[in-house]
Amino acid sequence: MRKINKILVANRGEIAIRIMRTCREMDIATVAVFSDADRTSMHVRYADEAYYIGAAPSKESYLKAEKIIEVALESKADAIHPGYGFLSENADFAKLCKKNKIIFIGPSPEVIEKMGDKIQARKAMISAGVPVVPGTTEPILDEGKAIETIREIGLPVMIKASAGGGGKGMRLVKEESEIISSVRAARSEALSSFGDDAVYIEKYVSSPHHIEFQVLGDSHGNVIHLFERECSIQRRHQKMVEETPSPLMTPELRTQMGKHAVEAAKAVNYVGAGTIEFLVDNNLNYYFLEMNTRLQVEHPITERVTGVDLVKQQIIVAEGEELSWNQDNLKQQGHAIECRIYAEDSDNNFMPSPGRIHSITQPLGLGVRTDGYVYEGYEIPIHYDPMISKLIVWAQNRSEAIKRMKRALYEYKITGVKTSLKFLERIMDSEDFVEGNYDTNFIEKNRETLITNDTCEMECQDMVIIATYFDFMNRVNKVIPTKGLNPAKNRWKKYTYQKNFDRL
Ligand code: MV4
Repeated sequence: MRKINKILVANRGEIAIRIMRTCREMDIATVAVFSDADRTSMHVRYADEAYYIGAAPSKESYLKAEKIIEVALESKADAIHPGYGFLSENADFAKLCKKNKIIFIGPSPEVIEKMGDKIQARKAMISAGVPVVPGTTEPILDEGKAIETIREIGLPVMIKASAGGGGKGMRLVKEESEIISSVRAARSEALSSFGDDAVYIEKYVSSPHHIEFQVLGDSHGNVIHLFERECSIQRRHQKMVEETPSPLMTPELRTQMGKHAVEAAKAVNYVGAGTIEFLVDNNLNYYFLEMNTRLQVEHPITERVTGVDLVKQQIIVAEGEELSWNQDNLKQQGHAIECRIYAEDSDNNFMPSPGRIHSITQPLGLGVRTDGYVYEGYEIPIHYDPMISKLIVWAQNRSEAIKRMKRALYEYKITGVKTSLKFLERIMDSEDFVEGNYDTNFIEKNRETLITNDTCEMECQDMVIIATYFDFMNRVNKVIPTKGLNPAKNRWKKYTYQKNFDRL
């Protein structure tokens, strides 16, 4: 047992603030670290103390393990919370914390390492009795032998890098003639991307659902699951919308998958918050895919339906305490949806759109939560993730939650940079989404309705002036004159306003 009085948050943006909010509620002091690009960032303002750690590129700041340890020692922080991304799944960093007697808020270095190695993870899951995708459990070293192996598994298959994950270093093989060249290419890609050429083979699951289970473990051997999150709405392995419960789920399937998620975590003596990712096919067969050994971006929807503060539980178990919850007192209440708001041009190949936030009005009201970090006048750096905010809504059931999300998206106004807000509104309007009839092909399948191509009639510069002038009106009425700035001479047209204003 070791009480944590001060936490260094080795991250930035919305997640750094999210973590510090819980610290404040727990009377734990907070230390921020920041790069050149983050001198004016919100997480720096929020923290009790803040330390400069280097230049804007992540490699020179947020990934500098030694520098962050040095700050933790200097500021006398008891623990480091790594958030997600950056050093969160870096076993060497977790080791370095240990060596310096700083608590790493996350699982042990050994568990991070094991789960980071997808071949080892598959083996661990097989021995724990958790279903995995049919495939290999040893690295493919001989391309010739791969043909035989794949004949046994049956085409199509996926070749994946053992050190990869999240879609990096994957290859789909449909025909026998492609096997040798694909394995060779996958291995060299794995070597250059991860410094490890180990690859494995899995049977290809077509049009799967991506459903993950949140788990929590403590150092007393307790492991619980906090139900599922449906994360199938993604583009290029970037999630856009998550919800819980999953529309695909049945109570029986939930119980079964939940049991397997707990067994998966127990098999590695998991301590902390983690996620068991499953692929679920159209016949509701499910397979372990990988385990994430960190807090995830989409954790708030789980918090909303269970009432559990996941960051608080992470901190408690890092102190050596028991979890405050057990499986029997956890309930999945109502329905939660999260939309990720990216600074991007969703209609133009999702191009990142960094720049200065000219204005921002965030939704409020019943059942709405926003986890963000940008403010008016803030310049979004080009160096980091383009996600600027997460919008989470809760309602008693799915259809009410969709209506609430649409209301919240209606209220959300950001000018100065392009955002995915309109794209998200179109998702909420799409028939397939409303019916809960979607899988990982959703965005590709609904391309036509989700992406629009009409061009902006007005110069963006003019629009900024108009937007400023009619700021109040925009927020209240969503009307703007068609031309010029004189309302007396012009008719107020909602459509024209929307069409042009969206282009800002
Ligand atoms: C698969 C698959 C089909 N079959 N594995 C993509 C991210 C990485 N975590 C694993 N991924 C996939 N693995 C087998 N054997 C399809 C995907 C996949 C996917 C998975 C989850 C969410 C979105 C996806 C989009 C494309 C492919």
